[in-house]
Amino acid sequence: MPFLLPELPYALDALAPHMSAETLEIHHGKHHRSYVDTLNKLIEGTPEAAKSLEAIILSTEGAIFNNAAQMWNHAFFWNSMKPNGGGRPSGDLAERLEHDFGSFTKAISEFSAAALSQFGSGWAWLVADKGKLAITKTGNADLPLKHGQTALLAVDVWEHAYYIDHRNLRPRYIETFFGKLVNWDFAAQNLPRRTPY
Ligand code: MN3
Repeated sequence: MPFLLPELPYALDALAPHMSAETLEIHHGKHHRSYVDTLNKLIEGTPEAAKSLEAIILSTEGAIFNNAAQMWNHAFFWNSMKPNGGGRPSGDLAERLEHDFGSFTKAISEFSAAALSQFGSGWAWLVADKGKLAITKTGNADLPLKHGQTALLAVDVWEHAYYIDHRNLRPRYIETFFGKLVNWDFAAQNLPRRTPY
């Protein structure tokens, strides 16, 4: 059975004015859809057609990997934002950010710096890596899953993510993401259970 484009977890205009309905309409309705459609075409009649999306990501390279990973990345990114987002995490996630980065502010400044400094298209991530939280950035479709890390939160820094709302101003997009959109509840859900270490 072919992969389906996952629906957005909120209405197209739910993130406005911080992320416009037009951005979501094109980013989800055109870009994300195109990754799903292309992936389905590439795997039709191959052994990959019977695999889960994660299994495809782990076992392929090239065009199949790129489209599968971008399908995964975008579904993850929509959930990394919510209407009336922003603010600060609480509970276990807040404690672990403070423990692993020194403070919440330091974690956000490292995350923002990664998003700003990713040259060209890619992603910035909050991940859990061997029991510790860390910030990473990846180029194009690359993602933490391919590197044995657990993704907690993602920021899409491809130009198509911000060009309609912010033109070339990636710093303003990043600031808006952390100030108004970020979904810390989603990041907390992705936190691996604390293991004794
Ligand atoms: Mn994108």
